Amino acid sequence: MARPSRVFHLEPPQSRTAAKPRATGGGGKAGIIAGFLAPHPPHLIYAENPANNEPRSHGGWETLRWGYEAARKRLRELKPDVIVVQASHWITAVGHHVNCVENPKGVSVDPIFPHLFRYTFDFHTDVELAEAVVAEGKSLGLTMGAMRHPGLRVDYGTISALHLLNPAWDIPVVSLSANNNPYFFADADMGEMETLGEATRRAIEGTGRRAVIVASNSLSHLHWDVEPDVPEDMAREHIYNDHQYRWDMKLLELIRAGRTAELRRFIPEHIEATAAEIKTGSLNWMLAAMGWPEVPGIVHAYGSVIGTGNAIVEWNMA
Ligand code: 2X7
Ligand code: FE2
Repeated sequence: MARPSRVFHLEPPQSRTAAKPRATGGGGKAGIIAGFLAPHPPHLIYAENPANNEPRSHGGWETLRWGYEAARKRLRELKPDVIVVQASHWITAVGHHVNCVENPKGVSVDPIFPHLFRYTFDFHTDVELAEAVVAEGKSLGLTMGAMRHPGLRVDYGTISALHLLNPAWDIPVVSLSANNNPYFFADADMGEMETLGEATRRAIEGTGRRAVIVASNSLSHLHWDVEPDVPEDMAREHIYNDHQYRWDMKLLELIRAGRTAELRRFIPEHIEATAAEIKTGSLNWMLAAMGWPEVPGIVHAYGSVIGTGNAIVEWNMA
């Protein structure tokens, strides 16, 4: 019988088991207390050299990593009960799935960058909230799935975003899949993702949680297809071209000005112009869940990773 690949199939070390996190109990009213746009390039984890990731680097992409330091600090101040994340690399062909496994564990390997990202994960799900999202989604007419397979390897997008925001992994998680087939249709309809946002908000309020919600996406998404000999060679890192940069800046200007209604109309144009990864609907999901708030987004950082545009943004609902 063929042996499984040593590159992609790894067993997690048996000794590690995450302590079950308690709700951090920041007090205050239930609901969504903040939203973050939190891109997930695996390069940022590789550059940070955390103990859970196998490959080693000399660093790199510091401006984005320093932006994540600011976002981490904010997250600790907010003291949420749960982090709810929607990332673009857990693609489900039928329906929106919610991870309902109590203690997901394993090794997440990026299929494109297995030499940069081989991350041992072990975290806890807020199962009650996860199941509530499934139920609320169904009640709004969405096709929903409760994912209960304990062996599912959590995708690198979800793991990267969660590590970058909370490397201690001491806050429970709810993780949602991406089901709008964005990679096939450039003009993917965001309506379903916005309904999923509404379902997420209802579930959070119904279960009495104080939640931070996270849309994990890059902005402009054209990228290099040749890697330097040293992947973290910053002499080779810059935005793909001026056109991509300008469109990202137009989007960030609307965000920084809190012109959210305009932003909603602008997102499809931005996607069309830049092949933006937000075509997977994370940003629309998150802003819909927060009711498209007319408040300025705080941009903690903007920078490129293999040419793609990435912004770390916070919307504080307090
Ligand atoms: O998934 C990604 C991404 N969104 C951007 C840049 C590099 C790699 O992976
Ligand atoms: Fe991505």
